[in-house]
Amino acid sequence: MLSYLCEPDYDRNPEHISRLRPSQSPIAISLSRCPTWSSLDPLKFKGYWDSNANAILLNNGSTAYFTFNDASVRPTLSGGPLIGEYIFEQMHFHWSVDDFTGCEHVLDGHGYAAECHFVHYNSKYESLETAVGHPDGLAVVGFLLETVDAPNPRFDRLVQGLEGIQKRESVMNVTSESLLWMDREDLQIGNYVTYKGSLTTPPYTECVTWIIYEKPVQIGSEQLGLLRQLEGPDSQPIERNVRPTQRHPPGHSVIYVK
Ligand code: BO1
Ligand code: ZN
Repeated sequence: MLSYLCEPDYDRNPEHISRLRPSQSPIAISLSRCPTWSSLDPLKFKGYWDSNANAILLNNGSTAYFTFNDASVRPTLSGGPLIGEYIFEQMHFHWSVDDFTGCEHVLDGHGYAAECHFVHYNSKYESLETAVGHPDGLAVVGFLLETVDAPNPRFDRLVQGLEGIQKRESVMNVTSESLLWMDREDLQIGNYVTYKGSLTTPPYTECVTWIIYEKPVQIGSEQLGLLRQLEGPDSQPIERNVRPTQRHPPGHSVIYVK
């Protein structure tokens, strides 16, 4: 079971978070039982949706995968629980057959239709592959996706890409504007939970500082439906690409940043 730390004020810093014990990911989190920290630096997102850069959206047979074409276009993430700068590598989605079991992380027992991961690696390592071998190697920002009746206009750019990658191994040219939907008022401030965890697919390495926003992004049911229709290896729709929640190891903790 999760042990909930009550740390004194002077410990509210990234150095402390970097020393937390890792767990396997994803996990179920009870927000009211997390220590709440409000004095962390803001999270700084640089050059994501406003870089005007070309990117691709790929159906790789297990997810829809977004990455910039030009290796010199590298949005960066810093601040919050992070020490140093993390370089954006790729963004991808997890989903399932219904609107409640498509998320990987579960906050206060709440299931959602999908979860989106922005994968970054520590700029002190040469590449994502190298960074995976280190406990401070990756930072993954997760957004929970909730379905509503009305489509989200800010999600349309990405939807145009999704419409073109229904077949396995198909690729669409998109731009940084496909990320417009991630911009929101509370992006730099919170409210998010952060903990030390792992990749949620093989090799499940414990190399990730997770940052999961509490408030879901709302997208239309039809927009979400485009993910569920993506073809997997057997030419059937990819029904489910979610890892079940994992047990918290003894002494593991999650910080709620407000
Ligand atoms: S996730 O964000 O925890 N779902 C996640 C899971 C697996 C990876 C990344 C994020 N895996 C990495 C592999 C690398 C590979 C890279 C491709 O994906 O460990 O070897 O190059 O982006
Ligand atoms: Zn993921």
